Amino acid sequence: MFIEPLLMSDAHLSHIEKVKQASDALRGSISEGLADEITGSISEDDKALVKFHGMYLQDDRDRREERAEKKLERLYSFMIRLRLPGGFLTADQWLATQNIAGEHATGVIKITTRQTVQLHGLYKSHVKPTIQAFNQASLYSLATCGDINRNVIAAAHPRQSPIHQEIHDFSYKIDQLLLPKTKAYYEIWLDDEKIADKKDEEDPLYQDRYLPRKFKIAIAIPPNNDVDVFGNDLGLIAVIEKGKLQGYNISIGGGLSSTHGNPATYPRLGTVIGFVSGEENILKTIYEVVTIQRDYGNRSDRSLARLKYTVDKMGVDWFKTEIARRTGFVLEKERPFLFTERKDYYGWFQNSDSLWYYTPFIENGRVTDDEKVAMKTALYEIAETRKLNFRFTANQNVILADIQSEDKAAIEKILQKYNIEAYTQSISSIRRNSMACVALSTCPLAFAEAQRYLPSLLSKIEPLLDKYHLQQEDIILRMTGCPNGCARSYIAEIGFIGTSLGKYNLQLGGDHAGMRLNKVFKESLDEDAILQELDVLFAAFAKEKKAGESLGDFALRKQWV
Ligand code: SRM
Ligand code: SF4
Repeated sequence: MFIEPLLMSDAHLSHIEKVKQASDALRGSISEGLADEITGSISEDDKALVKFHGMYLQDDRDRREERAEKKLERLYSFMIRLRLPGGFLTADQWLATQNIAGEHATGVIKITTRQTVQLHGLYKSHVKPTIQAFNQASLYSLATCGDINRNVIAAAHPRQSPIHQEIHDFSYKIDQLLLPKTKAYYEIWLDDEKIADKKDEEDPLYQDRYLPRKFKIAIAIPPNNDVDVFGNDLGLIAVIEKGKLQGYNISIGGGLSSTHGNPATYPRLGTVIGFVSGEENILKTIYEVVTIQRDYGNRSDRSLARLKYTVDKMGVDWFKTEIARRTGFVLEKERPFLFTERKDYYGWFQNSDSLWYYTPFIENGRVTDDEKVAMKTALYEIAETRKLNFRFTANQNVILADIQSEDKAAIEKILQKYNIEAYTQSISSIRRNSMACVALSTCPLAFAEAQRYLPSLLSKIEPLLDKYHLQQEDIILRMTGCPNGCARSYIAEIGFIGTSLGKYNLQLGGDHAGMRLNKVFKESLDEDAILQELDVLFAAFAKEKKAGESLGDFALRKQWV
């Protein structure tokens, strides 16, 4: 049945909808705001618009009180995120990124849970030089945030399949298909001339209202679900038969966030709706899923605007029919697929083209030099050999990639010089499989710590696992400072979701492959309570688990949640 798209009167549109429409293709008053030296901030409306250019205005929350006492405005700075479909950088681009981080930001590169990098702490006067320096290295931040398709992620490790590159390249094609047409980014940041004819930036996909909310796409290659494909608005699951890519199973409506106290919001795993083959038809399907969300997504309440709510509101069957109506063909029945794992492959591996890959452990994606390891210095020196590429994973790691056999020794020598191999090997299973989001001090939405706290919490959890001889268990543990789920804590076997400073909901029962959401086990626990609960859980797990049973499956079977 055809249902007319919702034509909302202006009164029902959220404020951001009006900002987008009145923005002159995302220009707003960003240029004027940048020139204003009186404040480190920008106007409220421009804060929404700069997201589309790849930035967030933030402030240092650790320094709010001290600044308020001195009657100073908050210490504002920008976070910038790069657009890297499939998470790929050349060695020269890595060097440029490290140099830019040192010159204009805090010096720390943060590898995100979506295969890209962020720099934090850019003062207003540094933003334009940063984007210009990135541009020199052919790197862009356009459309990495905002109500638009974000960085397309793809199975990271080239050992995953002999046709990994073909599948990986598809992330670029999707990226290009869904880029906005506005020239505002080039005008504002790169001083391109103002376009004379507005027709040049007419955008049939995004029009002047863009999407109701962010939109995320991932490509997975079974059996490894390293991208957490079902946490995405749109997921593509590669179907490979006899060494050839047949096409993709399509999943829609994944999203991993909820809001404390708002029962209308919920995390949801994507629903597989069928199979599609042939590049043209695959791209058409992707495009039309996006247009359906554009036309039917909720534009009055942003907390209910993601595709998952549109899918549940309209129904999966309706959605499939509407895709067929728009593309002119019907999706085939889904093909069988099996995910058995969801992890990064640490250490050295060779792929089918005899190229070498090394994944070091980078705790929560923060590339820095600390008391444990000089990762930042080591990676810079490795990049200077220019004998590799850098591939990011969706688990906040980087793979030193595409290394010829004859170049391996040189890179290994640098890894050894900085003790990276021994350090990576020394990391416990649970820490290797853990992730924490940024949270404090930059994230304005954080209720609790995450990346600054998880390392020390893990140091207290590790002895508990040792106590019950569980140190070899591949337990997936994730922590977020709020229920937005940026480190995908809703699909961890042990998930921590911040409720207030020092307190977390403890969630249990997620599976190993990312096919099942976890559930709240205990609410708002402090550290002592967390450790007590885990002690009891690990004791029971050690005693009663079946052979090969994972902690998440055990927690569910034994009805802990
Ligand atoms: Fe996220 C908002 C960090 C992946 C769900 N996320 C934010 C902001 C921008 C806070 C804000 O709106 O002001 C955080 C910036 C913190 C900082 O200081 O850097 C932030 N999100 C991150 C990153 C950096 C976490 C990390 O430590 O790696 C990840 C960047 C990914 C990227 O490169 O694009 C990140 N965010 C995710 C994921 C995981 C994923 O996509 O696989 C999710 C859950 C999946 C999903 O989208 O459903 C996620 N972030 C959110 C949400 C909730 C969206 C919703 O549907 O309600 C918000 C809040 C919002 O959009 O209003 C949010
Ligand atoms: Fe911030 Fe919450 Fe995302 Fe963590 S989960 S980065 S606290 S929005």
